[in-house]
Parts: sequence; C-alpha cells; structure tokens
Amino acid sequence: MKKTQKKIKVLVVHGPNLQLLGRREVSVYGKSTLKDINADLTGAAIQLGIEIDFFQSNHEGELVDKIGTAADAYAGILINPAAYTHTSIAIRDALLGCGLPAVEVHLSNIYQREEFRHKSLTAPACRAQIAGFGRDSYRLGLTGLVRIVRQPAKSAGRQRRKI
Ligand code: CA2
Repeated sequence: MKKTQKKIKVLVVHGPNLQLLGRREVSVYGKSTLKDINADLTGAAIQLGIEIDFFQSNHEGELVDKIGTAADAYAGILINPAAYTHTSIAIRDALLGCGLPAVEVHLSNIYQREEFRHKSLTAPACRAQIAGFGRDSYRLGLTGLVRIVRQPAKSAGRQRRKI
C-alpha cells in the first residue's frame, strides 16, 4: 500500500449483554471476555492492514444511531446484534440504510439452539453471516468483511439481494 493511501477502517458493533461474556453462561458462550475478542480483532486488523473501532451498547437506539453515522468514517461493519438479531427491524433498517457492507457474527450456532433464535432479522441486511465458531467467528467475519470491502465488484456479483 502507498504511504499516501488511507487504510480501510472497520466498525465492530457488539449488541446487548455481550459485555457479560466470560462471566456468565460460560457453557454456552465460552470463557472469553469481550476484551479478549476485541484483542483478537485488533491483532487480526494489524495483520490485515486495516484500522478498527469498537462499539458496544445494550440500547437499540444507540446501536441504530451508531450504524446510521458509520458511513462517515467506516468502509464496513462487523456486527453481533446479540438478542436484537431476532427482534430488531430498526437495526435491520439501519444496516440497509447505511449503505455499508456488513457481516453478522455469532459465537453460538443460533440454528442449533431454541427456535426463536433460528430467525435472524438482521442477516438479510448483511452480506454474510458466520455463526458457531465461538470467539473465532469474529476473526473469520472480519477477514471476510475485508475481502468484501477490497473486492466490492467481485463480491457483489455473488450476492443475491431479495429483501
Ligand atoms: O451466539 C451469539 O453470539 C448470540 O448473538 C449471543 C446473544 C444471543 O441472544 C443470540 O441469540 C446469539 C446473547 C449475548 C449475551 O451473552 C451473554 C453472555 C453472558 C451472560 C449473559 C448473556
């Protein structure tokens, strides 16, 4: 990359209760904390040659506001909407409205769990979804997102948008 070229910047959005990771529900989500996950992503970002910022909120409106202004500063969004995955039309609309490519990640395989977790309202507003790899879902999701951002035409050709 040329010295004058600006680095790609990605926004990582963590939804409600993810700040509790590693302290409760360890049998479902593992022992890693959100700090551990962010450290993994920071390491991956250095390897990928990108910049990264983190945002966590337990409030739907704050998540919507952050996604809504993300296009001012970021080239893509990596998001775990947590429980809002299954309920939030507002976050889905924000993802669609911001115009940025987004990748949805989940620690657990939501399709192996309770039926109410099988439906993601937000995934159709994202370019891809990764679920079930524990903390590695984030690193895998970031790698995929950076590929999408770097090769927009090629990746766009593969996607089917029908929402
Ligand atoms: O598997 C995932 O990453 C989820 O997004 C996690 C959400 C859940 O609602 C989704 O269905 C799947 C839950 C995040 C909250 O995690 C907690 C961690 C410790 C204690 C309580 C909640």
